[in-house]
Amino acid sequence: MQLLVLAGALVRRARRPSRRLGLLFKGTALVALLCVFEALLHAHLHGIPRPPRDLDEPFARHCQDPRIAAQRPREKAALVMLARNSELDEARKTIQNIEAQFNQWFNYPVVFLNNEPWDPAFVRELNASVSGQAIFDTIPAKDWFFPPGVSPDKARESMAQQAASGVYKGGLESYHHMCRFYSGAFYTQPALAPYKWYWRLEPGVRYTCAVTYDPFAAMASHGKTYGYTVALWEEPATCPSLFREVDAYREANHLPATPHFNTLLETADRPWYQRPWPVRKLLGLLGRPHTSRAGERWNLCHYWSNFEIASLDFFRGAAYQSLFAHLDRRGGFYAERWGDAPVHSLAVHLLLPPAQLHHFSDFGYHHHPFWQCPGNAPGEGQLPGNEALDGGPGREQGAAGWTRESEGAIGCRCRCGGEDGTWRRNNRGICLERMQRAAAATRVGWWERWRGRYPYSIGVPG
Ligand SMILES: Nc1nc2c(ncn2[C@@H]2O[C@H](COP(=O)(O)OP(=O)(O)O)[C@@H](O)[C@H]2O)c(=O)[nH]1
Ligand SMILES: *[C@@H]1O[C@H](CO)[C@@H](O)[C@H](O)[C@H]1NC(C)=O
Ligand SMILES: [Mg+2]
Repeated sequence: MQLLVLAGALVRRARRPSRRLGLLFKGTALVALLCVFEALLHAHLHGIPRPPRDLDEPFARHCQDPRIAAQRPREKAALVMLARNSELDEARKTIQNIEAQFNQWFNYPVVFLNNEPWDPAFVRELNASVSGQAIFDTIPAKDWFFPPGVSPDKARESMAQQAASGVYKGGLESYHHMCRFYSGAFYTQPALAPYKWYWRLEPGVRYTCAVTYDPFAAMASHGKTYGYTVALWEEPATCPSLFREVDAYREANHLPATPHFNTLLETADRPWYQRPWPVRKLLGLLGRPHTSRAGERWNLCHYWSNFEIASLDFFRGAAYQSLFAHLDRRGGFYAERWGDAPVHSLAVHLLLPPAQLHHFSDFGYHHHPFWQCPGNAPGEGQLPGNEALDGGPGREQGAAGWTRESEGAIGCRCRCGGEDGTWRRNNRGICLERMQRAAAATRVGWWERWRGRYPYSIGVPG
C-alpha cells in the first residue's frame, strides 16, 4: 500500500522538470526497495521448516550382543565391492576388517564386481576371507563404456582437456566409466537382482567400531531408503553443469522444490549482492557453474558414496533411473567428470522425504583422507566381558581394544585414532548440518555457526 502511494507521488512529480533529479533518485530507491523485499521473501520461501522432532536418530547408542541380533532373519541384502585385480591386498584387508567388526556374526554375502575377468588368485583369497557366500561377477562391457549418444573420440578429447586444466581425476577414462557405472548400471546388475539392499565397500576402507546389529534390518524397520556417513563439498571443477541439469529435470517433470531439495541450495549463505532477483536471474541465464536456470546455486554438499547402505529397489526404480537416463543423455559423465556421489545425493534430496535418509552416526568409518568416529559410549555400553566382542576372528585385541569412553558418545568399541582416541571429525560437520536441516528439530544456533562449531550430527553431541 505504501509503495503504491509512493509510486503515485513519483508519477505526479514527473511532470515537473525541475524535480527530475529527485525523481531519478526516488525511482532508484524504489527499485532497490523492491529488490530487498523480494530477496527477503525469497529467502523466507526457501527456508527449511523445523520438524517437531528429529526425523533421524542413531540406530544404536551403545554395544548390543551381536549374537542376539543375529538370531533374527537376514534381509535380502549383500555387501558389494567393486575392485580391480591389482587391489587384492587392500580388498582383503577391508574384507577382514568388515568381517571382524560385523560380518562374522551376520554372514551376509559379498558380491565382488570387476570390469575385467577376475584373477583366480583374487577369487581364491577373497573367497577364503568372507564368512558368507562370496560372488565374483564381471560387469557387461556396455555398462563400462560411453553411452550410445556420446562419441568416444570427442569424450577422450574432453577428458584430455580436463586433465590439462587439472580437474580431479578428469583425465582417467576408467574413472569416468566407474562414476557412470555407479550412477546407473550398478543397480541393475544381474548379480544384485536377488537383493533389496546393498552396503558399498571399497578396497582400503576401514570400520573402526563394532557393528553389533543388522543395519539392513534397521533400515527396513525404520522405513529408511538411503544411509550415509561422511558429507563434504564436491570439487567444483568436476561438475559445473550437474546441478543445472538436475534442476532442469526437476522442472521438466514438475517435481516440487521441497525443503529437502532446498537444503542443497546456498540461498541463506550467499553474499548479499547475489540475492536480488535481477542478479540471480542474470547468473542463471549466463550459465554460471552450479547454478540453475532460475539462478539458485548448489552448495556443493554431498554424501561420500564410498560408504552407502541403501535400497536397491529405490535406485533401480523408475524415478531414479529416469533421472539417471536424463543425466546420461546430457553427457556430463564425460564432458565433465560428474561423480556418482553428487548424483546420488542430489537424487535422494530431490526424490525422497528427509525421514527416509539415515546418518550412520554410530559407525566409525575411514576412507582416506576423511573419516568419522563416534567415540565410545560409557560403562556398560561397551558390554565388558561379552564373549563375542572380546574374541572372534580379528578381535584378538579383545577386552583392551577400544579407546577411552566419554559421556554422550554412542559408539561400540571404537578405535578412533589420535593420541587420546578423540578424532571424531566429519568434515567440520558443515555439510552434514546443511543437508540434515530438513530432518533436524535440534538446530545449530547462530553463535555456534559463527564460531564454526558444528555438531557431528543431529541428535548426537559434537
Ligand atoms: N574394476 C575396476 N574398479 C575400479 C576402477 N576404477 C575404480 N574402481 C573401483 O571404484 C571404486 C572407487 O575408486 P577409487 O579409486 O577408490 O576412487 P576414489 O575413492 O574416488 O578416490 C573402488 O572400489 C575401486 O576399486 C577400474 O578401472 N576397474
Ligand atoms: C568359495 O569357497 C567355498 C568353500 O571352500 C567353495 O565351495 C566355493 O566354490 C568357492 N567359491 C568360489 C567362487 O570359488
Ligand atoms: Mg576410494
